[in-house]
Amino acid sequence: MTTYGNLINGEWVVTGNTFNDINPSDTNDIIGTYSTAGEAEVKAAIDAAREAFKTWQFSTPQQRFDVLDNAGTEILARKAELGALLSREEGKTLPEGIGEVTRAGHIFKYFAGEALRAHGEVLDSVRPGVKVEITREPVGVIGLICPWNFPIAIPAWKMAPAIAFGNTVVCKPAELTPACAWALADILTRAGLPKGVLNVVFARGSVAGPLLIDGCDAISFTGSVPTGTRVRDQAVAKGKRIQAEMGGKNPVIVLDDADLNVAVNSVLNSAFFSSGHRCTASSRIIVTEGIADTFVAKLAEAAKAIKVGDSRADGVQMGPIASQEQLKIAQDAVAKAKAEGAEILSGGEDLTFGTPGYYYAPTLIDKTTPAMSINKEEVFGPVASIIRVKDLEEAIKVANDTEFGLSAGICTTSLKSAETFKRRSEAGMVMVNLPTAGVDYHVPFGGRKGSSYGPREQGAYAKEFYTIVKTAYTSA
Ligand code: UN1
Repeated sequence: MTTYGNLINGEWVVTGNTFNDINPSDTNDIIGTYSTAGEAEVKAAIDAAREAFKTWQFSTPQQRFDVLDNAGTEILARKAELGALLSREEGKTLPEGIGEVTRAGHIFKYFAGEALRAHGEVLDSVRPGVKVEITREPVGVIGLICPWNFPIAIPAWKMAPAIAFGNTVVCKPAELTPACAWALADILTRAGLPKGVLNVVFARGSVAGPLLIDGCDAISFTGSVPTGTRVRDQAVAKGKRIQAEMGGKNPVIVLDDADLNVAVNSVLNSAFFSSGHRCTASSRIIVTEGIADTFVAKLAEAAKAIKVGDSRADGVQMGPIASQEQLKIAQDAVAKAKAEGAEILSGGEDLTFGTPGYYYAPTLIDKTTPAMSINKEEVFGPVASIIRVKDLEEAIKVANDTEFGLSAGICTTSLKSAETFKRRSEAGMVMVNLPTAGVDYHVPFGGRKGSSYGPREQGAYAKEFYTIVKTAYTSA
């Protein structure tokens, strides 16, 4: 059986240690065996990226455009195959997997264009005869620490801008989802990238994290709050540039004047699709009294009707939970909510199908208060709770009463209420009559408070992290 290697300085490097990539829909299905990178390989990857930076930083925008455009073309051409691989290893449904691969392809195309659009500014100095130029230069070697829940889109939206602006990369994919990262690395080796510009190491976080923070010039992290906070603090202590995208406890407000179908569909999508494995998922559903009973009954009925099953099977709307560990977090959170007096309206139980997998029912919990742990701690699974409130004022207060601030939604037909919420929400992204999850790839992504740290990712704003500004004065 093939052992997939680590990409270091343009070579596939295999070590003595391996780990298996397992299908969460059927744990008997081993997708592939991957070579574990140790300290020596992570260091070699950083050295290779450092060496490659010497020339790559002076590459032409055309060179960088071509590489990213080629990668985007291959990803889009192979979206059905790569989408199936993603669905098999992460557990999101096949349409969701193909959708994510398509997004990754579009991200590469977008940043191909950004390589050409890296313009600066020219100003007259306040002194006579002096010209001032403001330009952006690459930062250096960027360490990317990626999560398992978007195993191709997140590496794509970190790698593509890093490369577009002339940086070199060491990427550490999540241990749960190596196959998509390996496929992406393989595609980039064929896209015309010089050796050492992109390195991918399948190392444990505890091994790679400190080495990357030490050896790279900047770190882009997406993952859990505890790990992200640790990485952030260590990076800041060493004076490194750091961007961290962490958790959410995203609220969605449903007002009395909401369109019932719009509200049910938005909440259903953002709470349960992709098995709730999105940092942008809605987990606190804040409903005003006049619509509460009707809305909650309809939502519970819709949650019960979601077809759960093998992620790649026809018509399945929600796949399994991605891992045993993640399943236990959902089970424990629901048990704790029950113990604190909440009422389970739908789900709250494991499901079984023909294959051993981590299946859990979409779970809706009623009669919760903002103080309960279910409304404080991120579950990162298909679990959402209902909080009933009096009016918009109380709804906004409850929505903002959290240590997180990634995404927040409101369902209303009142322009005034929508505008009030957009302005007063303490989240980085605000959605009106739309799911809190499922964002565009060409606009900034990020949150406030405990959810995010550092500059935004994606779109034109990505350059704030991946470039460093130079101010040049010339007297001719
Ligand atoms: C989305 O909702 O489309 O890890 C993207 C996450 C986020 C990405 C969400 N960084 O879930």
